[in-house]
Amino acid sequence: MTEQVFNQNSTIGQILNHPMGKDIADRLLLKINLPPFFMNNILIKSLQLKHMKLLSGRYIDDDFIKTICTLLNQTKGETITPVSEQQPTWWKEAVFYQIYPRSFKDTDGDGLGDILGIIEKLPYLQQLGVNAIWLSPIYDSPMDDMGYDIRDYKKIFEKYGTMEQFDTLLQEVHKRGMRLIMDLIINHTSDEHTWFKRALENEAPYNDFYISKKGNGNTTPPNNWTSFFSGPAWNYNEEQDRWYLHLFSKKQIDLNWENNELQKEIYDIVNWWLDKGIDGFRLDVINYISKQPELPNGNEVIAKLVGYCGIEHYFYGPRLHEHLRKLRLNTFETHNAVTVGEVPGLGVYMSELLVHESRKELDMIFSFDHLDSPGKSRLDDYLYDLVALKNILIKWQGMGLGSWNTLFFENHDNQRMISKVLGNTNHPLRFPLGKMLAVIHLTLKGTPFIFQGEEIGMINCNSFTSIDQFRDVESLNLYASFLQNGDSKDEALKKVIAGSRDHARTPFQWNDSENGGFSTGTPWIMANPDFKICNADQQNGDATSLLSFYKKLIDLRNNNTVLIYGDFKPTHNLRNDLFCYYRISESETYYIEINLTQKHVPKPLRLKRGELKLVLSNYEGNNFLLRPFEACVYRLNQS
Ligand code: TEU
Repeated sequence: MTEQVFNQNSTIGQILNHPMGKDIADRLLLKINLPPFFMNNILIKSLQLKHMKLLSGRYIDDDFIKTICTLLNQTKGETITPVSEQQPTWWKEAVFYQIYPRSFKDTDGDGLGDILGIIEKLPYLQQLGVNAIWLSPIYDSPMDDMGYDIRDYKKIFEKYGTMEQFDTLLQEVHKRGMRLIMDLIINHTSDEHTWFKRALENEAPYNDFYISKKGNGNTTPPNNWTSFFSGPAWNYNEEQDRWYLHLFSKKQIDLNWENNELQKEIYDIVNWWLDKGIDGFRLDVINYISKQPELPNGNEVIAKLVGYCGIEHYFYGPRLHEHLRKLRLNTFETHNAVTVGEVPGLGVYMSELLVHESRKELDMIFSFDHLDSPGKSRLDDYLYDLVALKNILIKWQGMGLGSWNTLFFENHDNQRMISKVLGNTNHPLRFPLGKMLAVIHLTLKGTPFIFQGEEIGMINCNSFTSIDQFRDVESLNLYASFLQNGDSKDEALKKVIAGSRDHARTPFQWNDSENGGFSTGTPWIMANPDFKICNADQQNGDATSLLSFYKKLIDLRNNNTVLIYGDFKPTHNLRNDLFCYYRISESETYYIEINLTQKHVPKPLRLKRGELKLVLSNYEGNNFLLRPFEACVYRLNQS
């Protein structure tokens, strides 16, 4: 079957019929907060793209249409071979735990978490019941972006410890029957990496290891792309009269994946770590590694929609699949290593093209659709809409057989989920909500990733009162850009507090002693005073705590494959106040019933409530109405 080539004469209906087109439409609707059915309108579907220019006035122009068609035409020949069943694997059955080492446990009093601290706390993780760890970067780094700016891939950052201590950590993890994956950042390196230093000396092949353009002496960057950390995405090197691309901080220089020598160097690094026995990697912004070769200007309309200019030219680049297939063939495949790709901006179809087992690229991905409510971005000050979450999760649960997704609400880049919904205070519904989120997290299909502190209900830090308390390069650059745009110091600080990644990076709250038991020194970032009322020690001994609830849920999942491989079937979808679904296998069925609101609401009509056996709930006793955030896990009695 000849695949359709898209151009401005293509209709919206033709675009929506293409899974990639559906993905693109979904992203646009999410960004402008229009309901999915908006595109189902027969009139809209019959419109040709070129007509959209007339209808939208200054918005949709030729460049916008060319961008959409380029993305669609790029998937030509990329196919998925259907499978008839889900292959069981350890990483589909595992519950992962993300450790942000800098904030986990400090054993030498220098105020930074370290490897010995992680070793010390392995028993805690084992008691929690998690079976795998994702370790955020511990490589040597100037720490401009807290380790996501690597200076030496084969060296441990000295304040975190030594390679010998890492080897001990890995042994101790494996001794406990757990696994460990590392963070792999191969879209960019630090500007202090030896490759970049040699590039600046024009030494081959390093002088082609990074994305750069001749400056021709002029002062304007090669294109209008902007950095995720404010300002233009280009550094100018006077001596060489060259511009270097940095999608992130000025000290994180984008690698040129068109260069085969670079690819081989990356393969060597990956195999070096796999030969040490690690179990896989989380791949940082891995969908950004292939850029449109001409590095064209970003479309201003798309830039306004997504908040960054140029992203359409690298979030799903022309050689992404080719690079990933070669990377896997030369590294992961021979070590049977698991990979989870962080893929900001990709939709369900694009993600299936990355993770379906017939594709031989990645194993699973972190999708971002659910991290903000429709029409909102992380930097907006708003309360999160759980009904929108439900619809997005139902969409992602639709990933086909042979594909696999992750389940996460938090990580080191996003605010604490309880605070997104209830605000930064110690809200009376903090723990019922935490338990409700845990039920979703551990009973949907996909591999759960718990971020450190999520299991005890850590919240955003309500004690940030000065920009001097922030550490994240993104927050500090944003503050400067807000001031530059005319905001007062208070206005700029308020905006930074709303979306700062530092909310996720305050030290783990172990107990109610100084600094929450994280460090006997001065922590690198302030400890959230919340540790006095919310900490692991206090919850460990309390059977009604969120921590105990997580343990019960993880145990339930670890011992019931229906919660891992069972089919997902939503029910009562029209009840916007509820999220109800089945998990179904040949031998058993679970029914999960959740109140998404802070109100008491009527239970959904179920003819045979008698057939339900309550297994776990975040409330004691039965109640005629569903209580605020009430979440119940039932097993159906087999008749
Ligand atoms: O994050 C990249 C990413 O897409 C989001 O974190 C988001 O773009 C970013 O927070 C800016 O808005 C990964 C890492 O998780 C993050 O910690 C790093 O800062 C970034 O890549 C660069 O390596």
